Amino acid sequence: MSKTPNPLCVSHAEQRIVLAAPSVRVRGGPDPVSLVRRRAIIQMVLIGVLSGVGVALIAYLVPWLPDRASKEAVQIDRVFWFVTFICIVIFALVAAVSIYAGLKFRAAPDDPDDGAPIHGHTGLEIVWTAIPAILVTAISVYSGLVLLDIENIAKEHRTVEVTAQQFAWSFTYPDLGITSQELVLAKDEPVELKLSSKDVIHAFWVPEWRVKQDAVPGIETRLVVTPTQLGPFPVRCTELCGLGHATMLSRALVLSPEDFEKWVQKQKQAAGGGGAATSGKQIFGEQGCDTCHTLADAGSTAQVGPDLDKVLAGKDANFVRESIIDPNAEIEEGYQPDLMPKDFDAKLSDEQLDALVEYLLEATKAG
Ligand code: HEC
Ligand SMILES: [Cu+2]
Repeated sequence: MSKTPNPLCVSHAEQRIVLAAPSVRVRGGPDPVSLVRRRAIIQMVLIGVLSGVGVALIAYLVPWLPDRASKEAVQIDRVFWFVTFICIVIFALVAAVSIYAGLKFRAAPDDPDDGAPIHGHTGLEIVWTAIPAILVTAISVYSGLVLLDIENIAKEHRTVEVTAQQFAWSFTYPDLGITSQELVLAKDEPVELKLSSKDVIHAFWVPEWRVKQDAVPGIETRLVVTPTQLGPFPVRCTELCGLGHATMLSRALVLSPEDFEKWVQKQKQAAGGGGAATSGKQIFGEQGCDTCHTLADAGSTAQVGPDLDKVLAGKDANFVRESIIDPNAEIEEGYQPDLMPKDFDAKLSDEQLDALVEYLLEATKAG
């Protein structure tokens, strides 16, 4: 069966030739080849600029990132923008060529032919190897410089030891003799966090500060941050560390230097001048029970574990004690085993455990 020539196709073929041919000046008239070429380039540039501006607006106007609440966040966001800018330029280039090609060289519905086979173009291959190599190197050098600058902490700084364990954080201030379930810091004061883990790999992350670091059992890792905004910020674990991973939340509270000083004094008093807390209610807060359990008397409303006001009503001291030191012995219906930490037996002295059990019995009797 003979094929009727398709006028559209012919014009496609011509266009291909026109684009590929070296410009030949036709004597005595305007140069049609370079005219077509120039029009094609102008159209592609237009498409490229439009797509580039479009994605740039999406990148800029949509609030993709949380607040910038630390000195480091400003530097890290600069790296983000640097990389985003490169991405926008490349996107615009690719969009220009592919949209133009899609519109101009689309095959007619009845044209079953493949495009002309093209093989190898050394110049093009050199260009598309060299440009990405340069870009990737630039990104890594810039990020490396920012990281070096961030990690270079001022001599005068606070050190806080961060301990991660399934599924809670604790923060120790070695120079103040304070241990807290929340990370409390003074605004504009550089801090070095020394991270360690008691069990598996966890990772410390406060999105508003941008910085993030793993807590690995057996080694000490470090993280430097200078909070520049007041407020409570969420502390998250960003390493899937077990069943309770999603509940491994704490709070980073940034206070003015005066309020921080007040907090320190209060903590020292509460700790009875360095000794371990002996009031059951204090232990309940200090050990992080309140991050998982609801207990009206302690003002906690967490729902990771059972509501203690409900489940402990009418229970005896033995049950409560067993539940704390051996949480897996009996699992409350509807709850997962291995969520509640199993090391309270080791962490609490007998005296503290007695006080805690007594407190829980007292607090839940009325309800
Ligand atoms: C990481 C979250 C978490 C923390 C921290 C935690 N618990 Fe639990 N707790 C649970 C979960 C989940 C259960 C239910 C499963 C079970 O029985 O082990 C539970 C069960 C209990 C029970 C038994 C309730 C019942 O009816 O069986 C008691 C009592 C209890 N917790 C007290 C405490 C005390 C006191 C502390 C602090 C010293 C504490 N928990 C810390 C998550 C937690
Ligand atoms: Cu974790």
